[in-house]
Amino acid sequence: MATTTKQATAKDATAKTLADPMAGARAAGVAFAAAGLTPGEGGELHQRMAADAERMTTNNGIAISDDFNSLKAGPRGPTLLEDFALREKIHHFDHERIPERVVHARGLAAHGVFRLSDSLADFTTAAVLSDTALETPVFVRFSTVAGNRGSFDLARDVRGFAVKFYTTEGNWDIVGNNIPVFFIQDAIKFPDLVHAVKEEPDRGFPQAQSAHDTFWDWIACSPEAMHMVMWQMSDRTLPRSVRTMQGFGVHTFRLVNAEGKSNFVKFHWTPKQGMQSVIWDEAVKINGADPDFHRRDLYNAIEMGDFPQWDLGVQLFTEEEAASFDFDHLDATKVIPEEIIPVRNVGTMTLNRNPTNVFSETEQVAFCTQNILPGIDFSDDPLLHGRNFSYLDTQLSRLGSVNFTQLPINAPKCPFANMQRDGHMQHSLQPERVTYTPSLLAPKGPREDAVRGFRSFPAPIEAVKVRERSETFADHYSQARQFFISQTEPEQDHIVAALIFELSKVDAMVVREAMLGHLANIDPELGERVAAGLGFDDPITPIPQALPTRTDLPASPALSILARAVATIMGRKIGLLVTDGADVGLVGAIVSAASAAGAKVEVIAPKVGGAVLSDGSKLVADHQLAGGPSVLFDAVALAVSADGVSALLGEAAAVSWVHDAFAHLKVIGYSAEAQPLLDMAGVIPDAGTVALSGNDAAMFVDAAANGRIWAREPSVRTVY
Ligand code: HDE
Repeated sequence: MATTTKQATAKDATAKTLADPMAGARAAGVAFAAAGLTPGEGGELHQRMAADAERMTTNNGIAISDDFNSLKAGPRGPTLLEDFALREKIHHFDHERIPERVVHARGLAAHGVFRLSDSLADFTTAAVLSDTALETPVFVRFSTVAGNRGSFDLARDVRGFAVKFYTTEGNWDIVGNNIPVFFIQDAIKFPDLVHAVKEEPDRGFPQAQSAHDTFWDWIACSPEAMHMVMWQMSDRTLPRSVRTMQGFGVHTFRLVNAEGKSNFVKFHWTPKQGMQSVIWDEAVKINGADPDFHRRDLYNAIEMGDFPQWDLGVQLFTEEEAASFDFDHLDATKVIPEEIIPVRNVGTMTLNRNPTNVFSETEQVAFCTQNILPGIDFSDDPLLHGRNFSYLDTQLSRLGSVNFTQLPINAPKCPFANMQRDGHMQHSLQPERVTYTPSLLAPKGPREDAVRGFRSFPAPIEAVKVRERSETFADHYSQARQFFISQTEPEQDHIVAALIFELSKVDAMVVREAMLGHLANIDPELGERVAAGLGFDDPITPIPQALPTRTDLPASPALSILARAVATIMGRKIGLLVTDGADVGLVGAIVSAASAAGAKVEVIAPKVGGAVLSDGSKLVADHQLAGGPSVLFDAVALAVSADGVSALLGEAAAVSWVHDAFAHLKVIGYSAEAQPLLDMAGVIPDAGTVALSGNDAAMFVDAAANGRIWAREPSVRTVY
């Protein structure tokens, strides 16, 4: 009996659909739900919100009557193959994924603009670098390298920093990293490096980590990687935010001016937000607490109107200067110390808009190192040349068509025309009859432009074909040592700790021993410290070197994050732990001191609904205690009542909230009532523990702006 009623209702709805498809569809939805035909699917709720809804159709524009039930022979099936709406929906879903990038799969991106402030017209004809009146749209994708698309943001990893400039003369891509050197000198080694660092193929793990045998096996056999390894083991690979990291074009490029004169150039991006990294233990915990930490951070900053900015800097040098360097500027494992060639800042990039759709933009954007403009050219760096082949090639497997440049995110914003035709997914109607050159039939068809067109710099070449590495690429350790001695003490300690951690995950003793031999080549004390941390008691056997490590290279403070740290809390986050009964005056003072300094306060309470403060008002929380661990914040404050604290003493999440903040060297502000919790968490008073009454809130925020309390570190972690 019940079944008959349901069928009748559904039939009525179908009849209405035929007369007035939209009204019918809505009525059908309500009727279906009312009749219980879509149990648990929220059909009724769904339709309640549908007053002004757009009509749902197939991809061919045919209106859909019911998107909850497939077409069946009777309500209990079987399902009918003629249900084209079902087949289309599932078919499209089945093909939603495209191959992820072989490397740099996990990315986050934003739109923005680049403004030139200092014209380089003497050096290049490229308008984007010479016309200060232009505002050039950009799209920037940051990424981790090793992990798959679903990995976590705070892997210890190099970060990609790829910028696409949509210039008036075509797209220019600087496909860089947040580290100015690379692991290898020749492109032919890249697949091996990547195979070594990716998850081991016989077991499928570890994901997004270099701390495993195959990576260090390959490194131990590749002395050229040692400089990069020092950067990789440093805090550079644990950025607090993509907003607080530098970017580098890595390779030497050329700028060519109107007279055809060429200068060499290296590109640098320097964050106006200052540089900042997290501590390893913090990174490990952030990955659990918020695997999307970096993408959420950038997204939220842009949504709040706090637009991150980077200065674009250039290191310009002549052929003669290049010849005078004691390293080869074509070797991507070397930096040009800023003390030798200073960085000249010429413009600013501002990221001011989040992608509209992550798949269409962040995923489908196709960066290519070969995208350069008239007035910019390649150097002979062999790694760069390999890349110029690779990036075009990879787009075909990922995006599936030579027409990937027609996707909106990849298409130039200046006019473009040529005789390339057809191919998978051709979007342009291409009405022209003449699709070739030369021709008399189409006098308005695209023609070459000998004056404004791209011309390669006519660098003379006289050479013998060889498979050889230049002898000028042979010094693998001197700049590695220079990097190490340029770091502040805590930064050196972190490099040592990172090496101990990574090598402790390597089971093969032969690899561990070889790595100690390389580290001893870089700096004997570094080798000894890592050996001590590993409990390796035998003498270290240095690895034979092509050239001895130079010990006369001076420290370069520009290579350290902390030496260039900016004292600011602007754009950073303070975690404020409150309980019922917390002093309303203190809470207000913290919030206003923080906002005066440009910091954001997020409230953590035992219940996400909030806490009732001393005046009876309710402060709504951003996070429940377990969902807002202190690792997510740059500094923390506790505004708690005596009763509130008693309850927290039995709450492990509260104890570790405070303990972690202390162990991660954060500034901790606290109301007097918080003392029992601080004691339980092992907090020892120091310059970073600030007792708070209302007036001291500004003092706390000032202390927090100075960053971490490095002097505390030896008391919370073993330094080898
Ligand atoms: Fe890449 N690299 N790479 N790479 N790379 C790719 O291109 C490659 C290298 C870098 O956000 C791939 O579109 C080779 C150095 C970034 O979409 C691929 C060699 C530097 C990104 C590829 C290198 C980079 C990539 C994967 C050695 C720093 C992500 C998908 C010759 C200067 C860009 C793709 C984005 C991506 C090849 C070395 C940076 C496979 C063969 C050095 C930031 O084409």
